[in-house]
Amino acid sequence: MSEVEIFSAEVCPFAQRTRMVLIEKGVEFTLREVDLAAKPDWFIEVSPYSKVPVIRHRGRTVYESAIINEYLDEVYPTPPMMPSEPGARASARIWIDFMNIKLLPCFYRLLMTQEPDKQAAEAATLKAHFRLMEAAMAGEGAGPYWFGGQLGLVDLALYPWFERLPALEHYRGAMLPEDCARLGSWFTAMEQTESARATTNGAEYHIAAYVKYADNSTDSISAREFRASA
Ligand SMILES: N[C@@H](CCC(=O)N[C@@H](CS)C(=O)NCC(=O)O)C(=O)O
Repeated sequence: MSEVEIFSAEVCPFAQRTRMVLIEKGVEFTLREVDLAAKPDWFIEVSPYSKVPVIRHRGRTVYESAIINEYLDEVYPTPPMMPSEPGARASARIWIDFMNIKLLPCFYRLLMTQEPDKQAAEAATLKAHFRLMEAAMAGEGAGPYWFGGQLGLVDLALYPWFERLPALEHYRGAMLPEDCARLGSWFTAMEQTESARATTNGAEYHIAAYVKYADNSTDSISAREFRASA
């Protein structure tokens, strides 16, 4: 068996984050696919929060994708995926935290809320989040990734939800604002990475996976309204 065992679900963007780190670092891993709709009894022994991803490595269990990814970066330091300078490293953690506590909750609220007024409010908030990230990226070094030329944990923390944006557009009309060109180029570069190519599922897959949350989508705001809002 490989040194790293990852408990994952193909549909899960958080688990995708971690699979991408393992692939980019060239770490061999044993993939344990968990059926989240029918979790096996042993899963609660493995996953204290009953969620994926979880990794087992050298007898230790690590969970929470952002924490796992930093752990992997420390135990497999090549290539490094966090900046070496403490200020830039703090900035990386701030943006990963921003994604976890601001961007992703907004993404899911927009997907799940059925009321058009609330959808419009969440769509406007999502746009504002994108613009904040666009401005932050523009301040970083030259190159397509968050910190310029070197692919890192901030990029891998964000990519899975950009891959799923077509589903948000399909159900809620939400898309990347046209003035976020830097993020647009970032996504184009990200799609070419080995880990994205190995883990990506197409738009149709995500649209089908999210139907259970989006349901009632006939009431949703249109793409035109989304572009005009905020
Ligand atoms: N904060 C966690 C979120 C992980 C998460 O929500 N995973 C979902 C699948 S995408 C899960 O395992 N859900 C199962 C459940 O909540 O019962 C992380 O970053 O790893």
